[in-house]
Amino acid sequence: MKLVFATNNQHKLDEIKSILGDKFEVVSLREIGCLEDIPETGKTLEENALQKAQYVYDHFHVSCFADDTGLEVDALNGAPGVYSARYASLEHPDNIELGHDSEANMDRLLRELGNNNNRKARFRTVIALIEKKDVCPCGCTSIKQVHQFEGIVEGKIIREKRGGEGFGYDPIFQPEGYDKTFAELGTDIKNKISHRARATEKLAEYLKTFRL
Ligand code: ITT
Repeated sequence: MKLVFATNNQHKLDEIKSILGDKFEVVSLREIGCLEDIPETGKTLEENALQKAQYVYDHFHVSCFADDTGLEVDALNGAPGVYSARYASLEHPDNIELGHDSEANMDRLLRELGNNNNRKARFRTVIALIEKKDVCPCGCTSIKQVHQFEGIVEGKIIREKRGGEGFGYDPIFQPEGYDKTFAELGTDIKNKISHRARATEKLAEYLKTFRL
């Protein structure tokens, strides 16, 4: 079963491939010749995930899925949330270099939290799947079906960065039940318990029953 994963983030691609194993063939944007930066202008993770998948569906007419992920910190009223990728650059809109700068994003988060003792946070992933269903066996007409799957992992923000694996906010996020950050636990453990793993397991469960 072949599915395009609409992401420009190589770490996400590697994680999803490793979580799904060889049950499905996950194809990257580069492999289908999509080299554009897909717009993400939604106000929720749900909207952004769907926007990314819809972009690929509209341009390439294939079954595809996208994930949008946010880190929600209770003491910051759920920030950075849907703005996780651009958290540092929102403070300095003139500095485009800061977009997707994980170090700058983590620095801002640690600064905003300061000495606050409420460090509770969660990663939330929403996967949007757009299935192309051929109505005519020759493929001349088709309809699409849209599905969304959510995965959450609860945890806390520690006071300084620890660990060298993973990506994004992993060095400052410690999942519940562990005394190490995702960046210290490494990808094998992260891929068993993470937000992305939980959403991806639901996707895989759904896909098992269908032929794309
Ligand atoms: P695509 O939109 O191309 O998929 P992206 O990196 O922009 O890639 P998101 O918008 O979903 O992905 O990510 C929002 C931010 O959250 C971004 O800064 C990531 O580094 C961070 N992030 C996403 N998943 C993460 C994870 O599993 N661990 C740590 N940080 C993560």
